[in-house]
Amino acid sequence: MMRSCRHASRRCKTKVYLDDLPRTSVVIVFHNEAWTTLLRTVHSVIDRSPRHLLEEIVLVDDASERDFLKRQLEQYVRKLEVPVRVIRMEQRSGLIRARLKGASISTGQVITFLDAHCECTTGWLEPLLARIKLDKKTVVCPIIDVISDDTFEYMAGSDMTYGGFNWKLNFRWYPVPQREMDRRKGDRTLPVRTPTMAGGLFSIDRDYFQEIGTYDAGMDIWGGENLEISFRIWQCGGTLEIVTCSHVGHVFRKATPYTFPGGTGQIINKNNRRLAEVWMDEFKNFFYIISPGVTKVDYGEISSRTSLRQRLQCKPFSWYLENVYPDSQIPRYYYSLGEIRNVETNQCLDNMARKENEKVGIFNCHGMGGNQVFSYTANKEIRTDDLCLDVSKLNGPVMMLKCHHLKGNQLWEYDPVKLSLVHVNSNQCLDKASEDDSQVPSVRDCTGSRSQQWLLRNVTLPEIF
Ligand code: LR7
Ligand code: MN
Repeated sequence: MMRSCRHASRRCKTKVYLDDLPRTSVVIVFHNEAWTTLLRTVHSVIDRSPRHLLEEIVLVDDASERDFLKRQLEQYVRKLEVPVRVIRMEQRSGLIRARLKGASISTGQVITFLDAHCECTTGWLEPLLARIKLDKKTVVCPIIDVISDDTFEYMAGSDMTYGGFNWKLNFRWYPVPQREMDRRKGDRTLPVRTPTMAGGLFSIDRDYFQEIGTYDAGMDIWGGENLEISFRIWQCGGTLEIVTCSHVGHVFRKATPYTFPGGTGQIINKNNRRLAEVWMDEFKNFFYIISPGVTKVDYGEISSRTSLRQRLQCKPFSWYLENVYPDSQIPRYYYSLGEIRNVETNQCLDNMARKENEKVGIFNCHGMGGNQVFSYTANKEIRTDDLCLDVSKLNGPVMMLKCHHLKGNQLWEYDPVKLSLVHVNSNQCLDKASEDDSQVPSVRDCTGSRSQQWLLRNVTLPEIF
């Protein structure tokens, strides 16, 4: 199971790091974690970190309900050769406030957060600390290797994906774009600038963590904090990187071993609203319009976070989209965000809750956003979230594929006078549903008929909510 090196790149092994790197505290929060995975995390930190770089390990118990995580755990860690402190939240607080507590009592110059079911690999720590020594405003993540929750098989993570997010504000991995390969002159051992972090595994300078406002303590249990800190780092003058020479494994679980008091959806929506309201400016509309109902969720008081943003003179979200994440799923510039309605039939394009690689649908317009929200972007894509309308054959079908930003089969020319949507590669027009399938639109030779006319409506939020 444990091999000494799993680095994708052999050249990482030949890198030399200074001895006088800043020391780190490792903060691990947990709620009802299994004994073996928690201890595997602790032992791998101790075994695979140079002793002089490891200040301590801080375990924060977020009010677990398992006996073995109480006295038994304290007695076990007392015997370890590195100081391991166990502290308890008085009540279930969620991972965000638990991490804040752990950070506040830790003492290392760097704080490294890990989930409670990780395995650090040999050499994981030095490349992270070296980046922070170079620039304390750099926040660094390892490549996250995948540990199977069925078999505990260990699989190397890719250095060719980086962190992004979709309109629903879910964290997602997307391919590292060419501009980032070019910036590094093709050297894959150099850190990748990533728009977002997954959230669980990263190192940050203690003073810088304070300076940029730690976490939003108004966020509960789970979710949203990873994008929040990512946007904040970038918009407020820092840098977020994936250090490709550092690998840490993480057990990806199909189900959580814990509850979300108050309901999973409520909590995540609340956290995401705080994130959107504070950091995303007008682009929060992409989130709201695709998630009808979310604006009914109360997000509490955010004035301390908005004043933080002012105090730090953080840049607008449009700057982030333009400079950090030009390949974002939320377009920086767009012509419309709303329904796309057929003039003859009065029906609307609808993703029918279908997924990637399926046909886009067409359905009676409901004006409620959600599945009928499309954006015609300045890049001339028709997209719904991270999927783009794509045609690869004459006469269709019109598929929804991951947007690739390469124009090609995803390039559409809208004529606001003729109201036509021309698929450029095939030089055919988007048309109403064909006779043989009333559920999906077609592409046909352009005739100018009313069935090939489309209204791109810019829905404003008060119309929906
Ligand atoms: O109420 C809670 N209290 C806790 O202490 C809920 C959770 N936790 C602990 C939990 O025991 C664990 O150690 O918090 C840690 C993270 O919870 P997970 O492991 O259930 O989260 P996850 O791995 O499913 O989710 C990812 O997104 C989260 C959003 O809030 C956090 O940022 C997680 O740290 C993050 N995990 C990773 O980034 C690992 C790689 C996953 C990917 C991609
Ligand atoms: Mn996890």
